Formats: sequence, C-alpha cells, structure tokens
Amino acid sequence: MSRDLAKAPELPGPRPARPETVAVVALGANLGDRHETIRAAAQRIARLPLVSDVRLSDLFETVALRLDGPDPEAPGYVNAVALVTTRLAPEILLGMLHAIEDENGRERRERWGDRTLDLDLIAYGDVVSDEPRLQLPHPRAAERLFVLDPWLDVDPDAELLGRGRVADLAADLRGRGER
Ligand code: A4P
Ligand code: MG
Repeated sequence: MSRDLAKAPELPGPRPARPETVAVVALGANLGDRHETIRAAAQRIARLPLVSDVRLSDLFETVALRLDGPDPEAPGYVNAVALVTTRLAPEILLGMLHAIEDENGRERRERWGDRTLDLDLIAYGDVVSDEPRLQLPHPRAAERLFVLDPWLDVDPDAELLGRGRVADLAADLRGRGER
C-alpha cells in the first residue's frame, strides 16, 4: 500500500479561489407575471453556489424595443438590474443565468422577441471579452435606458467599462430624445 502511494502521480493542489467580483446582470420580462418572475429570478441568483450577495434595483416599466425600433403596441417589459457579488467565472455565471431563463419557460424563437425572462450579463468586473457567446461589457448596454436607468438606481456612481459614467450615458440618450 505505502509502495503504491509512493508511486502515485502527484495530484494538482487545490486551485486558488477566484476573487469576488461584482457582476452586473440585467433582467427583463414582457410575458407572464413579470414582476413576480423578476423578483423570483433575483432570489434564484442569490441561491447559486459562489454567489454571496445580490442587490436588485427597482422594477421599471419600459416599452418593448424590437429589431425595427420601439413598439408601444407590443407587451411592455419590466426591467431591472442586479449587482451580483460572485466567485463564479463569467462564462459559468452566464450558463447558470441561461438555466434560470429555461426554468422560467424561456423560448428562443425570434431575436428580440417576447420573453418570459431574459438575463443578460452587462459587465463582470473589468473583464473584456469579444467572444460571440459572451461579450463583455454587453455591446448594446450603453444605448439602452432600460438597462442604464435600473443600473443607476442600484448604483448611482456606476461606470460602464470603456464608455464612462452611466449617469452621463443616460443623460446623453435622453438628450437625443430616447425615452
Ligand atoms: N451573449 C453574448 N454576450 C452576452 C452577454 N453579455 N449577456 C450571447 C448575455 N448573453 C450574451 O442571447 C443571444 C446570445 O447572446 C446567447 O447565445 C448568448 O450566449 P439570447 O438571450 O438567447 O437572445 P436575445 O436576448 O433575443 O438576443 P440579444 O441580442 O442578447 O438581445 P438583447 O440585446 O438582450 O435584447 N426591450 C425592452 N424594453 N426591454 C428589454 O429587456 N430586451 C431585448 C433583448 C429586446 N428588447 C427589449 C429588451
Ligand atoms: Mg439576452
């Protein structure tokens, strides 16, 4: 026994823990019980392994943005932003967010189509990623008041990596007539 052990290959030591990072998660729903879905999704995120804190913004009523522009006739969205303190790697966190979307009956039929729940990763600390499966920061966040307004609600000093203060981005959009 001791001879076998002596011959055993060396096992790698435990991996150093990833430091805690604040991830910015955007939540959106325009089908079903939208408020309940958003609140339950935030609680679900808080119960994920390696997530130590979730701070959810107020819930905002917003007009649906379609591929051809805002559509006041489409079911309206409830949007929110959560600040998620986690040791999960960003791609693992996104996988878990997709699983939570699936639990809520999310169907992917049409890009920017109606949905029971959409969970997007807007930022993950200072990480930059250009992979199609995970772009960080989220490439469309700076143009969307339905992301910026709830983000400001939960963090008035927020900054979007490479784009500046979220408060300034929101003011710019409003100056250009966005609602
Ligand atoms: N993906 C890449 N980077 C990311 C990221 N940072 N976060 C990939 C999340 N996903 C990311 O996403 C499509 C693909 O993007 C995934 O395979 C993922 O790996 P999806 O959620 O399946 O599809 P989607 O949401 O229809 O597409 P997309 O382009 O992500 O849409 P958006 O930009 O999320 O917009 N109007 C209002 N008022 N409120 C909304 O919340 N949301 C949308 C969706 C449209 N209109 C809206 C709202
Ligand atoms: Mg999405």
